[in-house]
Amino acid sequence: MVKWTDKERSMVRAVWEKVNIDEVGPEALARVLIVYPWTERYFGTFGDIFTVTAVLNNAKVAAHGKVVLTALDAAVKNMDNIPETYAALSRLHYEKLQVDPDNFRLLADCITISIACKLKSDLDPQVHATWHKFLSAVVDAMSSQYY
Ligand code: HNI
Repeated sequence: MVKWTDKERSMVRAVWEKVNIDEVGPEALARVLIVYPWTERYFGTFGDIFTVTAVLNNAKVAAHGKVVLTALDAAVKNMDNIPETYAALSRLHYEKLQVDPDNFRLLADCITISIACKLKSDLDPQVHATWHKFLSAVVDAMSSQYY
């Protein structure tokens, strides 16, 4: 189980309070699809996501980005039990969606980059390190039900 100091908890909360889910969610998911185009294969029902312009203008990508970011709220609120929080979601991604778990880290990195673009110097190296520790716990939890 990941341990958190009080300082780390407040840093994670402080970052999260500054995140606009409606902006960062769509941007981060679009970034994954553009930077790592093989991730398109999981979104066969999303229509045209085959060019940069198409990804950036796709309403389903935007909506799903918000869904994914909204799911992070549960981890912020349950920092002491992130694996349990994501157990069902991990099983869904393994059994039904069959998402290669390597992609979780790629998405996590894109989320951090999108947040960094907004927060600029507020995401200083120390805050970044703690935020990274938090998202790594999410990535591990999302991978926890893969066998
Ligand atoms: Ni993910 C559905 C959360 C990473 C592909 N995903 C969801 C849902 C949530 C979610 C919440 C909605 C579940 C439901 O309907 O019950 N996804 C997360 C989180 C992460 C993540 C928290 C990692 C931090 N998902 C990924 C990655 C991919 C991915 C990296 C592929 C590259 N997810 C999907 C797909 C769906 C999905 C595909 C179904 C979408 C749909 O609407 O059909």
